[in-house]
Amino acid sequence: MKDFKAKIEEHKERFEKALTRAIDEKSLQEVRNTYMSRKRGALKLLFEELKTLKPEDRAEAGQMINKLKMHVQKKIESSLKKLTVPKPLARERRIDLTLPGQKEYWGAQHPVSLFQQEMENIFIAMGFSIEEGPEIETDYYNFEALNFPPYHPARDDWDTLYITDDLLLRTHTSPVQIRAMEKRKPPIRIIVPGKVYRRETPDPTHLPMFYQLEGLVVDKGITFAHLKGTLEHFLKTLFYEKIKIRFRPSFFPFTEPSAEVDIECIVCGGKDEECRVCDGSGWKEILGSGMVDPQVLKNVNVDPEEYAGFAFGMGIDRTAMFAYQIPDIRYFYENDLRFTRQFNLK
Ligand code: FA5
Repeated sequence: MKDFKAKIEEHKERFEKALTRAIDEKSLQEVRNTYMSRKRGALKLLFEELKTLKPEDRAEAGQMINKLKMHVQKKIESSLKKLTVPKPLARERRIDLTLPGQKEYWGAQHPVSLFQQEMENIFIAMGFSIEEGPEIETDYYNFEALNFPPYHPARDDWDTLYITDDLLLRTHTSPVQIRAMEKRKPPIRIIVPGKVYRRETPDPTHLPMFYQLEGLVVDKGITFAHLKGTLEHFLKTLFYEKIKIRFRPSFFPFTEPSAEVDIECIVCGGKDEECRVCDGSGWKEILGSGMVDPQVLKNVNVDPEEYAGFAFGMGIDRTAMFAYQIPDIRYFYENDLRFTRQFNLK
């Protein structure tokens, strides 16, 4: 029995030494096998040796082997657990300082908004103030008060999107002329930037939703010369001093006389017969204008004998495409960041 006790102690010491040498999972499994293997493990052999002991010693010897077995099991398990503790410099968490940095993009204003502000600033410098109006309008403000009688063929020029018989998406910013004149008496000098809607098929110069900037001046002694001078100053400031501008007689039910204003085609300079923007004419219309029709003044109780006015309405996106020399107005709304980012270079 004494010898058996010594043998157990010897096994324990050898196990401790083997354990300190086992530094990875593989070597720990080897130590475990040496002691626990069901075929030829040290513990199995010790259990077999029990038969050779005196019967009265076997119980105590069995307890000693079980104690050693528990000790071996516990120690190996805790050593295995220690191996799975986080590796301090895992490969994926290492920082490679030679890689290019990750650039964060900040939101920015849309090119059409930037251009709208540029237009507004020129008018503000001339003493205009900014006015707004609803995008859903009544037939009265969009048409009737502006001298379009019901069923008048002039309505056909504005491909209208109706919501009900009386409500529609405004086709131009001109209804705000009426709203402004109803609210206050002349002198009036306002601009009205905003969205308008028409049932149109998109093409390089047309959109079904686009922006207009309306202008209205009503005062004593206003003439066509004021209209011409204001628009010329505006266009020369917006584009360049020597830009070619053309006033072309036209018709609008709410202005008399009326004129459309064209600028030289900045995209082709009038040199490309197949230009998709000006169709080879060298000119592109950017606004409609005229002297406020006396009947419109009467509709809002302003005396046309005492007051006169001029008005104009221009496409913001249409004008922006010329200023930026963009050959297709649709690029503004395709949300291609390669396009829109070019306008925010600050
Ligand atoms: C009007 O809308 C009138 N209300 C303008 C006006 C105001 C005349 C005040 C007289 C007095 P017109 O339909 O021509 O007119 O449109 C004015 C401008 O809006 C055009 O010159 C053009 O620059 C722009 N525009 C018109 N249709 C489109 C479209 N589908 N897509 C983009 N821009 C357009």
